[in-house]
Amino acid sequence: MDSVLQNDSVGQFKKRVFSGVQPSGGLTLGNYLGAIKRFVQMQDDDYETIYCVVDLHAITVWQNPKVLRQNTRELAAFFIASGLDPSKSTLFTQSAVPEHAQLGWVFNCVARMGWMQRMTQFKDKAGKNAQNASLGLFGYPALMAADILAYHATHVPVGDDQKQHLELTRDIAIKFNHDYEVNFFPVTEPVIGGPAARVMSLRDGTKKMSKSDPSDLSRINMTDDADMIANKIRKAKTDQHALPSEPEGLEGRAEAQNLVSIYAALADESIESVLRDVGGRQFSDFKPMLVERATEVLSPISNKMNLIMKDIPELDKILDNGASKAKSIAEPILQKTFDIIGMR
Ligand code: AQP
Repeated sequence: MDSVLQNDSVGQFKKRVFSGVQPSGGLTLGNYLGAIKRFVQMQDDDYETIYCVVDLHAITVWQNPKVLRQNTRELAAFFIASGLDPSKSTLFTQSAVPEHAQLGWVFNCVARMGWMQRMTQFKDKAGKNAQNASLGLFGYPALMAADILAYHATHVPVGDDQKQHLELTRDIAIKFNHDYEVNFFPVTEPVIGGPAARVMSLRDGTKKMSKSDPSDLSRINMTDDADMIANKIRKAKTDQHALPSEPEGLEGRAEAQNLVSIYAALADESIESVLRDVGGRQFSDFKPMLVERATEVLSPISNKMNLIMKDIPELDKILDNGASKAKSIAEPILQKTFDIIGMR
């Protein structure tokens, strides 16, 4: 059993990646560039990779059951269409591995109210109506810690908006290890960075691009076709100045910064190298280049996703196999946790 428990006698943990995305519908270019594209890159590096459709997180806000089931499969299909290879990465749905919720409960008892009350995402999502938000939405970050630590994951690729939740995951691991005088849970490293760590709204460069923004023009959805992408980028807010030749010239120009960052992430280039090519050009020249890049990247993914969605039994088989693999890692870790905390 100890070999799957990761922590050897000197407290070193094997390099293991975990991350998840909610099947709350309408995946955006932000989700893809900030998270999923990087999941695929890490799969091809020297890591064991585990990726999850986090349906238990999705129900922290109301989900229509039929739509949730469809969104869950579409998101799994989207992962595969983006390059995630089920023979290299473990891919599964969170609710199929009950250890997440069980360890989540333990972490509810480790996390402090004061820590949870500082979470800005709860404040943003609950808004003015916090009294009416679900208890699950408030406790979400403790379940997220369980998602990660049930696998003793050492690295978590996420967008910049998840930074605070990952700090909480580290605090939970440290407090658990300290309280029970063990070196059992790793102190996970967030993997955040690159030009698309925070993709911003096309209508307001100071706001995150998000599935739940009321304006569809604020985001590129991964299922948008070439015409929709062209229309949204044409209407994207900009300023009247030409593009600079160096990154310093983007300071104070949130919308220009955003469009150049999106281009750089889509083209796998640095912002410096993009600006070397486009510095001095007007947005009227740059926007069509961005449309072309975005279409080039998104079209093959959505075509492949549609194909995968034609064979639901095969997709379900992939998810079932993934859940068995995930459970074989999480179950002994949960049992050891129960043992440490004194469950008989
Ligand atoms: N705009 C973004 N830029 C970079 N990364 C992003 N992510 C989300 N938006 C951006 C990253 O995508 C991963 C999955 O996110 P999630 O499904 O957990 O939901 P979220 O962070 O709540 O995403 P949304 O689109 O903003 O949904 P709503 O509108 O419901 O709040 C995470 O790694 C996240 O960082």
